[in-house]
Amino acid sequence: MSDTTATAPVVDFAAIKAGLGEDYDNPFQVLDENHRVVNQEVFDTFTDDQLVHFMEIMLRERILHEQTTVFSKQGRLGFYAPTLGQEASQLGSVTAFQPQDYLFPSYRDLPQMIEHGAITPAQGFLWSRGHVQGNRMADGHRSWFPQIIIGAQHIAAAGAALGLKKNGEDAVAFSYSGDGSTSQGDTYEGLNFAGAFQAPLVMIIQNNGWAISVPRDYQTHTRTLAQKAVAAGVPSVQVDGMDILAVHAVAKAARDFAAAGNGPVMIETLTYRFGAHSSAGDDPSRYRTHEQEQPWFDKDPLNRLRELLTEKDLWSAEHEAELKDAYKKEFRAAIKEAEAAPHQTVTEFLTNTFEEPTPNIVKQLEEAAAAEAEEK
Ligand SMILES: Cc1ncc(C[n+]2csc(CCOP(=O)(O)OP(=O)(O)O)c2C)c(N)n1
Ligand SMILES: [Mg+2]
Repeated sequence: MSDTTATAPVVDFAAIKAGLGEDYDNPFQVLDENHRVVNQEVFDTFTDDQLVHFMEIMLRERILHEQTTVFSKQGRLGFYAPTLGQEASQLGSVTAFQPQDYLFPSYRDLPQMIEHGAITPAQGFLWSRGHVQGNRMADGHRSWFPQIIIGAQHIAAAGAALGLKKNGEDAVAFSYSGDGSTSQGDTYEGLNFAGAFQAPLVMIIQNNGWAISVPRDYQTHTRTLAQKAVAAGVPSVQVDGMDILAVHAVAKAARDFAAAGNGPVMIETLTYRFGAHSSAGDDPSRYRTHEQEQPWFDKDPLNRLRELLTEKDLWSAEHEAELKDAYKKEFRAAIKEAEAAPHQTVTEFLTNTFEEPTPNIVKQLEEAAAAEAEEK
């Protein structure tokens, strides 16, 4: 008979469970919430010009957000995913990559596409309006379109990374998705594939706390999202996503590691979506309280850097006002440019669906071409 009174478990699952992910308890940080430098060594790697540049591009993204909110309300855009609050996470990371690196964005990552030189703001607006020209990347710039299918970009990115490795290029693929995507099979499959083939992929998980109305803690029981990479044999790190210096330093280290032939890396940025999920008009006050939001608003990445720069005499309210004005003008001109683009025809849309049209698309193309000829 077995001893049913034994006290020591064969395997102490409770202890293992309690310890899962404890290695990730200290997210990487350079500038804390009170704009104090907490990692002097890394801070000293940044020049004053770089610090100012970071502030300028985050301000540009914020104005892009404000203007797209206005344009959406005016009915001038289609689907658009707001970026307010995620500026440090998005721009700190994308600026760590090289022009030859391949970007795989999600629908929330238009700022990175613009910063990487793949599209202009006008093209971003065209993409939002469902126009094919929004997906026409600038010659020589490597980026995919903003992926709507949660997690799918990571599979494509892993394949591209393997291609870059096989071609012996000094380049990596880098992909973005949200916290919710880590509960999708595609995200894990992309990571696993890149791990298995030691492909140079840098996967950036922007943990903004929410998958539409589902909070991070309801999505998955894991203590951190970063630790999910461990199962694929991929090194990972958690970083303060409201600290642009920390995000940049970590992304650059990840890029260097992957480009040197060491295989993929996963980064979890701890950030927050300050407003609605999309321009379709969900109301965050229906699923979260102001008390939950406030601690995150207090971490605003622009405030943090602005305070530091002002103390160092590198930034002034006048300079900021001038820049805001210039950015507003830039985006108002861009929406006009998008509106002036020729209407997209059905044939144009169908021609861009497959490189080799399938038989049913050939048939639809004929029908659409006939209808368009009649309209003329
Ligand atoms: C495969 C798939 N399932 C569901 C959806 C619907 N959907 C659109 S956005 C979203 C939430 C994604 O949340 P997260 O990954 O955290 O990204 P975030 O929007 O916060 O940037 C969902 C479920 C989808 N687009 N694709
Ligand atoms: Mg999210």
